[in-house]
Parts: sequence; C-alpha cells; structure tokens
Amino acid sequence: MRLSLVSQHLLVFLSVLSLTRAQTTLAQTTFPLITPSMAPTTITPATTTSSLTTTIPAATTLAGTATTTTTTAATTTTAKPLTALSYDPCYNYTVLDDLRRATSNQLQSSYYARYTSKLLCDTNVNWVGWYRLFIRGQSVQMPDTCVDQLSCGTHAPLWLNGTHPQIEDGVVTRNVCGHWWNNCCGFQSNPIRVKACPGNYYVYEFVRPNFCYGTYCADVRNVTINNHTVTPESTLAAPAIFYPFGSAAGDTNNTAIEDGSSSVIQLLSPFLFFGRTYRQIYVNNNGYLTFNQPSNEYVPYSFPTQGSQDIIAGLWTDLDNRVRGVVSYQQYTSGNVLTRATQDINKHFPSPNFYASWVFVATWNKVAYYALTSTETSFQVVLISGRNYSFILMNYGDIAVTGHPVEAGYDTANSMDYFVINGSINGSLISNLRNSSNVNVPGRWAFRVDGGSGSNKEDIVGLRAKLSSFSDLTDTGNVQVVLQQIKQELVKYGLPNSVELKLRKVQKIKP
Ligand SMILES: [Ca+2]
Repeated sequence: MRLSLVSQHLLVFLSVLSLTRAQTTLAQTTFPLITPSMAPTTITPATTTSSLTTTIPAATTLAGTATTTTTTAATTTTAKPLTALSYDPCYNYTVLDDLRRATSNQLQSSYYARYTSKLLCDTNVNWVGWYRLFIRGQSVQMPDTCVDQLSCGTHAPLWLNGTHPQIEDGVVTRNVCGHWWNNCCGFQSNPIRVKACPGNYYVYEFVRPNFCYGTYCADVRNVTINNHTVTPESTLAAPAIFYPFGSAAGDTNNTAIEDGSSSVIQLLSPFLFFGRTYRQIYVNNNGYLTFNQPSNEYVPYSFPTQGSQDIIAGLWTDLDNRVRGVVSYQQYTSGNVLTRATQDINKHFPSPNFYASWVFVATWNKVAYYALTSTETSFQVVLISGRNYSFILMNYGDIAVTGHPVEAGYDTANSMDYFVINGSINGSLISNLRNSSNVNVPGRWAFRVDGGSGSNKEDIVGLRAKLSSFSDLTDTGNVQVVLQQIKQELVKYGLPNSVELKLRKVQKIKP
C-alpha cells in the first residue's frame, strides 16, 4: 500500500503486544442473600368458600346499553362501578402466556434465597385492563385452591380465594391469597375482578399485589402441558463457520435442565490452558465451559474476575434449553474435523506450523434465553490442540438480543490471562457477534490459549491517528517510526513501557 498522507485521518489497527492485563479490577458478581421483603399482613386462614361480594351482569352488550347492578347483602366490595366496563373483557383482554407462572414451575429450595433475580414479582408489572392466562398457547385459569409455596416462579404464589364464576354471574370480585409461611393465605393480596366467558375461559383484571415476591399463577395441575418442546433440527444450514454438531455428528446432548450442565466429560487428550493441563471439562447450559466442576451460575462474572477458576465463555448468559434448543458436545481424535481444525488454525495463526490432534466441539443450537421462550441463539466453542499448542474458536450464528447480562471471552484463575470479546457485555448489541471477528472471518473469534510464548497476548485496538507528514507505510522503517511515536503517546497515558506495537492494517477513512 502506498499512502501519501498530509493531515489525513487514518484508522490504524494495532496489536498491542505483551499487554496482558487490563488495569481495572471488576468485582466478581455476587448474589444478594435476600429473604422475602414482605411486610406481613393480617394472616387470614384460607377458606374454600366463595367470597363473592358483588354481582354484575355480563357486559356483553355495547356501551350505552342499560345494565343493572345487583349487590348481595354482604357487600364489602371495592369493585369499580359498572360504568367503567364499556367493553366486554371476554373479548378485550391481554394474553398472558408465561411458562414461569405455571403451578408446575417449582423453585428449588436452594434457589429461593439465592436467585432472587429469577423470582417474579407482580408488583413490578404495570397491569392494565383484563388478562387471559395461557401456558404454551393452551388456555388455563388461575388456581382457585391453595398452591404450593415456591411455585409459579415466585416465593408466594397468588391464587384465587373463591370459586370461579359462571357466565351468568358476570363480573365478580375475588380475594387473592399468597401462600407463605406454610399458610395458604399467609399474604392476602388485593382483590381482583374475574369474569367467565363463552368458550370456557376466564378473564382476570389483575392489579398490583401488595407485596413482593408474589405472582398470579396459571393452574396447570389438571391439564397436560408440554414441559419440553423438542426443537427439530433445522433444515436450514448452520452457519458455514460452524463445525459439525448435532445428531449427525454423533453429539452427546446435555439434559434439558434450567441452569444445568453436562456430566463430567473425560477428555481424550489433555487440554493445556494457560499452563494448566486439564483432563476433564463440563459444558454448562448457560453458555460456558468449566474444568473442575460444573456451574449453574446464570449471571456471568465480569472478566477479569480475579476468581479461582478457568472459564471459557462462548456466550455466558441465562440460556434455557428446557424451552427451546439443544446443548451438545463431541470430541474428535481423527477424521475430517481434525483436518479442518488444522487448516483453520494455520490460517488464523500463521506460525507455528500446526497439526490438530484433538478437537472438542460444544454447541448451543437455537437455545432460548430464560423466560424469553421465543428466542433462539446459536454458537459454538471449539477447543483444538496439538502437541503443546491449544486454541479456542468461538463461532457465532444468530444471537438474539437480550436484557440478561452477557459475557463472551475467557478468564483464568486470578485473571492472569483473560479476554472479553469487544461489545459482548451488552445484551442489546449482542447480535453483532455474528459479524464480529478478530481473524477476519465474520462470526469467529480465535485465541491461542496454551499460555506459551506468543500466546494470545495481543489486544487488538483501533486508533485514529492524524499524521502530519508524508509516510509510505509499505516501508518497514516508516512503520517503526510511526509506531514508536504512537507508543510514546500511549506510555504517557499509563501503558507500560514494555508494550510492543505492531501494525495490522491501515484504513484510510477520510481523504
Ligand atoms: Ca439458564
């Protein structure tokens, strides 16, 4: 390239060598130990009798039609006046189809204290109007008998303390109980209005409960719900950068468990990771690999963690393979996959001349995010080794945006070495991974990770430089002069004097 440059703006891509540590130290994510922050209310024993208070004829006619209100003798209701019902909620409702609300969604007791961020709390919902409950598209109703504590994705599940109405009952008001302290009505929440509708379903006018953590339940105790939808393997081709995976590759599938992991996987060849040799590995459903023990953490640590373990995070976030997608793995010691790995590594890392003797492929194929059941996210982590060399490839396909915390890269014990893929900690931008790369192959990131000389100590940075004299950057001498000047500037900003720079490419962005 020949560049004659006078006061031109350039984007210079540099490799900063020997820059192994970021200067910042981020605290490891910690989990608050929270017990229910509920102000105890009057504890009212649960009853199974109806607490029907007000009867309003079904407003099946349009606004303006005269209707009458009949009030029973025991009225204590705060129900809204009928005139507020200018429409029929049987046909004007919001669909609430949230698997987490199912009575079958029972939290493990170990979760309830620790994983409060997974708990639903309906005081956080801005309830407007009427709702109809579904689970996986199947019409269901609120339970009108006591529900187990720690079900429906919360601490104190909310159930209707009274029978469901008949159509002729019109709109009725029902008390709502939250099961806590082993008391079916340990919390008495705000009453709601309910209506039976033609077609054998109910609509509910949900309001904010008066405590956290409580959730309106969807009763699946008497209906059959598919707890696990097996996503058929797509007929669409996987991204070309993906290594073989799935049943065609003979993969072993992880069990579909929320925050689960594989069993221990004995490696057919030891894997050298920054000086430590591992003979086993775990594929964790939440998108990352660990060596010493499985991990159910669904909130990623922020690398560098300064923690005690080595972690390889393809995309560490709260994935949920119960709902959608498959997590699987396979390892190879012969065949075409080794040939492909050999070619890829020699292309991405021109020296040394490398021969792959072992490849491990872990694939998250079209896996949903937790509670975002319609999302699909696909990526791979490929471990490759040969002699004393070790490499990682991260291959990214379609990555759905998410509000969950995310992290992609790797971290090591005490964070002596780590890497965070640029932009991977922003869930709203995470789909960009598909087009990002450090080896000029969209969707692929490649790292040398054995820890030997030249291992992955390059941090690629972009730098906008304004050159004030002519420089022919095909001339090595000129490049060295420019790099030396840039280095002096960087050292002023706190980088160690030992930092080495090399020019990867120059892109002229403004003539
Ligand atoms: Ca999960």
